[in-house]
Amino acid sequence: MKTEHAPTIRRADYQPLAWTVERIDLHFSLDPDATLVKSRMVCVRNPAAEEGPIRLWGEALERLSLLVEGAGPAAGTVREADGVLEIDAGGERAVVEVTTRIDPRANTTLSGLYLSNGGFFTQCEAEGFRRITYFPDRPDVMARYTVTLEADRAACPVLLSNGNLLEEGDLPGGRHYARWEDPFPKPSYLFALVAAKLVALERTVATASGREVLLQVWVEEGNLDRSEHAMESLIHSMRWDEETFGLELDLDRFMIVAVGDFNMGAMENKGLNIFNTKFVLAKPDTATDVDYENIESVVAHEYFHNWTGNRVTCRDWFQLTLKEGLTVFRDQQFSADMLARAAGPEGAVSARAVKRIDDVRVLRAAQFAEDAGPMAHPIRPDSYREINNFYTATVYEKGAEVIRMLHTLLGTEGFRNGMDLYFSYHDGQAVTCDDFVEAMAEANGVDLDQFMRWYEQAGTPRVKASGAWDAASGTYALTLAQHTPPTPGQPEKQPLVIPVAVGLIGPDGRDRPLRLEGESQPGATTRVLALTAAGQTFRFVGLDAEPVPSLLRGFSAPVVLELDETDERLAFRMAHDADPFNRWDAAQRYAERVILALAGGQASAVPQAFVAAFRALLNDAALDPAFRAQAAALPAEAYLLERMSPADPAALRAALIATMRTLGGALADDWLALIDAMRVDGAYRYHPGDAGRRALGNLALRYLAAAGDARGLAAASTRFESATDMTERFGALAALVQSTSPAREAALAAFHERYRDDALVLDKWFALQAGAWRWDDAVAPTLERVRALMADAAFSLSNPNKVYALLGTFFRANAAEFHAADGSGHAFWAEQVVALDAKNPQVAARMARALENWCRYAPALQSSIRPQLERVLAAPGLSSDVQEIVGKALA
Ligand code: 0A1
Ligand code: ZN
Repeated sequence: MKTEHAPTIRRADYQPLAWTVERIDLHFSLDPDATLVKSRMVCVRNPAAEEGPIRLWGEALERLSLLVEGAGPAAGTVREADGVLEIDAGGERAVVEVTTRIDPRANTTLSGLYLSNGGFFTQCEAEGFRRITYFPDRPDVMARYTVTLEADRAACPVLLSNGNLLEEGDLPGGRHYARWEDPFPKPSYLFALVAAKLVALERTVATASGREVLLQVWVEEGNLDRSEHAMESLIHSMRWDEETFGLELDLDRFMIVAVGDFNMGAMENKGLNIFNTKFVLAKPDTATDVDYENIESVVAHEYFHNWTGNRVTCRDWFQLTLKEGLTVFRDQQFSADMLARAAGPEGAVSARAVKRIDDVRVLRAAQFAEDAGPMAHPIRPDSYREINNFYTATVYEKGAEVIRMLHTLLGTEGFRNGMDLYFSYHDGQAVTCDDFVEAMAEANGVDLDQFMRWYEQAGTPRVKASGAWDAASGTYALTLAQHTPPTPGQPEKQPLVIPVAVGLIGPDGRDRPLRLEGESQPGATTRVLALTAAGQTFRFVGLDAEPVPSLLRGFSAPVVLELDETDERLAFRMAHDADPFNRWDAAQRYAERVILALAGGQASAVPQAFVAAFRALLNDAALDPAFRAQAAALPAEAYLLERMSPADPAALRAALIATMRTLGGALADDWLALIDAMRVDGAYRYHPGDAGRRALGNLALRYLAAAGDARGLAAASTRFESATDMTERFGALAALVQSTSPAREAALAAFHERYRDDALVLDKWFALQAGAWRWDDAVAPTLERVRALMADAAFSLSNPNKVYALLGTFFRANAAEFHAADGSGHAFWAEQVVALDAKNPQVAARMARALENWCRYAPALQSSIRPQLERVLAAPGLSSDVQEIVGKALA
């Protein structure tokens, strides 16, 4: 168990260890209840550190023996306190041998060595290795590993670890062994082993330099027909990293293993990536287009970590965004390139915008909310109690935005030069975010000191824009002012470097070439202005008429843009903005305004002008379907709640229902026509073009069903029954469930019957019901349904995917039902967080975060939430994970 009162760890306190480990030989005798782990470490004194003992971390271990230099340590030279074993040693090198016994079956945390469906799997990031053996379990200790695995051959015919297989063979008693060696030094968080009954899809491919490498995707026997897409994604990722960054796979073998019990999405262990099945397995009958897309991007993400994370790793966990922000940026660019390639030269710009919109939706819904609450932290945090709580949208998604801004400011070539220099300086090292930014600065001969504030300051900056038109001189003066609101521990903020991509649209709807005062020639129609002061004015000259500004094109910085625009202007930009991202954003802003006015009681109906603008965009056949589907989807509920003060989930839900019904009803003929026009014929294939058509078709069903349109509901029922792929089948089911249709229950039951043995598909079924809105008062509260589903044979509190699907969706994606006025949802939340915490603190902490922004809610809800937060905090034996979250919420 973790100590109940975990101390706060501070970035400023970083100290190198007195002793590190050069090599480690591990021997595992695998047994579900009593696994023996023998470790032999060659420890070396760290010349860069002060004198001190060898320090080894351990958690939930039974220590059977300890030898130093082949003998029992002398009396008084070994101490163990607070999970750290200290050994006094002399000289420059010392060999430490330690044997521990661990119990994988009892390990429900899914951190360290655990069982899943009879097989053995590990998860060591961030601090799971110390649950396997005593070790200086920090990323700045990079050692060479050899690993011997020994297990029952029948139960675990496949034995895998990092690197290359040295030998394998039989042992007496039905057991067998395999020995692996990883040629690259690595931190312990990248160690992995798998011992299970699995089969592999294999490919041999040549790298750019002509080396043959073996690629394997390991899955359970019945799933081989679902592993092809992951393999193709891996091959695409390899090619992309070679072409884009000149980075090649450095191993002879690269393995992906799928496991059904996993806390996160996937893990980049060196040469042995371990994945949640959700991000590996796909076939048309069970996976949607979105699943296919996610698999491609997660496979890419983990593969890209091999360079950004593994070859160059983090000095300490505060630097997490060094590998995560950069790797998310890389996977986003990869996905955009893949989409653009599939769309061809004509559709590339729009395809990239669609990807950008997806990423910004996530950022706005999850990260902006995080930045506005008690967990707000800079992308490089200053302190934590439990590092597992800091795998956040801020570190990942905002971190990626910070890297993207560097890319924007330095250009593709400048960024590449910076990456090359970074690897030339730091390959094989554990470094800091400063090292990365310094390499970028040096390679480009620029000063990025002020830019570093993005690593230091939390909170979402506000950029207020205003324009002044001077007709006499044809000058448009654009004034930008920045302000970052206070966040916990950071009352004052300094101005940041904010790249603001700007376009000016003429009254004819066309972009004007931009000429700033003092320039002799007009230039491009989109320019990136660097806002570096608290306020700055940029004068554009030589204009023929007053322009409409289009700001923050492509979402050039992770900020909230405040600009007073009339409804007419928003409609104008919805129709004419040459930047597709901003065209979408104009539609979102307009929708937000309409919905929040309804929710706040300032309006009683959706204005006709909005319906007309929405319709025009929806029916613009020059726009590709994927883009139209994005433009016609309303802003995320979580984002809107964030924009409401105080947040009132019930009023917001009523407004969303009214908006969906109005748009569904008023545009019923348009939606019906779209259902036909978007039909995709032929056998399913995953292709972004087809996916866009299916997305728009499914959205049409959603709006029609919301409006209770009989033709739409009939179309959804027919499609549900005749669909030949999951995207269509599930799209139709979702439309029925999000409606008052009497067909919904029968459809849910039929779906369950068809997929009763398919864990991943059942996750969709759970999530759909947990996220269901109440379209009429006759329907029982969603909480009742959630409780009933917890009793379903397929549900388990021990499986993170099930918890995320059912409880996670209810807590995080169904605000109106979760925050029911009677407080039942809040009491249920406390009950479940406490129950989960006893099994898996990481999962419990993620669920606990659903209430962290409770202070933003209306007073009646706050009085219902507070006692539940207090109840959780008072629960005996609460993990430091949940304590940190709930403690900060109550602080
Ligand atoms: N590094 C992985 C994600 C990951 C993080 C933490 C984990 O356990 C606490 C597990 C996986 C990634 O970025 O994909
Ligand atoms: Zn990652």
